[in-house]
Amino acid sequence: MRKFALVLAAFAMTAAVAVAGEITVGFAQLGAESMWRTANTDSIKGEAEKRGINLIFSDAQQKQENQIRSVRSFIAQGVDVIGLPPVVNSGWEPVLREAQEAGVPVILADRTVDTSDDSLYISFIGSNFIQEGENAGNWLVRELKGRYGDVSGEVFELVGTVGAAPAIDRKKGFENILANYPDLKIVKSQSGDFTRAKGKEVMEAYIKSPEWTAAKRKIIFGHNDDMVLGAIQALEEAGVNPGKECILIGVDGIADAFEAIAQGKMHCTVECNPLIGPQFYDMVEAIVAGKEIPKIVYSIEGTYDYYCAEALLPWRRTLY
Ligand code: GYE
Repeated sequence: MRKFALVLAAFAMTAAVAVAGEITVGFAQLGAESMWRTANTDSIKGEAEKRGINLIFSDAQQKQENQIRSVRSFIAQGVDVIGLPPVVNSGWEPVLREAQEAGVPVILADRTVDTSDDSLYISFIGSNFIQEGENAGNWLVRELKGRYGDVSGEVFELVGTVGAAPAIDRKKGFENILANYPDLKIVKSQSGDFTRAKGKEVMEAYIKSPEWTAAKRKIIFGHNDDMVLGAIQALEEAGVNPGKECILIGVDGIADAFEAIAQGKMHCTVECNPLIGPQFYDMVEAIVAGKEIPKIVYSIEGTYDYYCAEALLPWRRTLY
């Protein structure tokens, strides 16, 4: 058994390095926590196949130590480029330095790291998470003005993974907008780890809190759609009509969110594009060809609400 595994490992390594002219990429995916992530994985895998790029893919199950182990193994296998969506934004300097010393370029795909030395990675491809938080805040302000003629309410926030760039920055962006409206306040804020199951759990606790009972205009802002969809389940199970008694905003733009909006159970989703495979491999090919690489490449994103979700749902289902 052990011998068999060793043979397999040796074969995988040969396949990774020996084909002349072929580009090998190691991608240390962070997990499979959301529909966004599943779409992102499909995009990274599908585009590699399309281009004949040799992809070594691993899934860290949302654990930083697993991601670090994968990066080390990619360095040892001598891949051309490493793709890394860091699960949290701190603690990366040692392993990024190892990659740099071994001459293996790292592209931060989707999430950023917190480091003062930005020579440790080649580039970041992904979203402007602060902008996404601001998009959510701006939509909410417009909605409140339109519905009630004033901007006030109590926000119950479902935070993403603690220490993850999209959680930190979406909160920051949202709060940037709220800062202008003293009567619009975050009254509860807890992590649901970007999953539907935890989003539901946190919402169940919120419903039992005194802040919930006291709230006049109940607003739920989730750092991703999956947590909001979990919250909708919790609300319905508690006999609360989500669409009528609350305002619910998510981020990502997954088709299930479009569907919930079309059904009148959710109100808005801010797009975060997971389909970055083509941009990612354009950059990989440019690196291998020795071209100059921009330090940041942002994806272009929109905001979708109940005016358009129903009409756009069939199109969205073809995407993610
Ligand atoms: O919004 C969330 C996922 O890093 C941008 O991770 C990504 C986020 C995305 O779990 O659904």
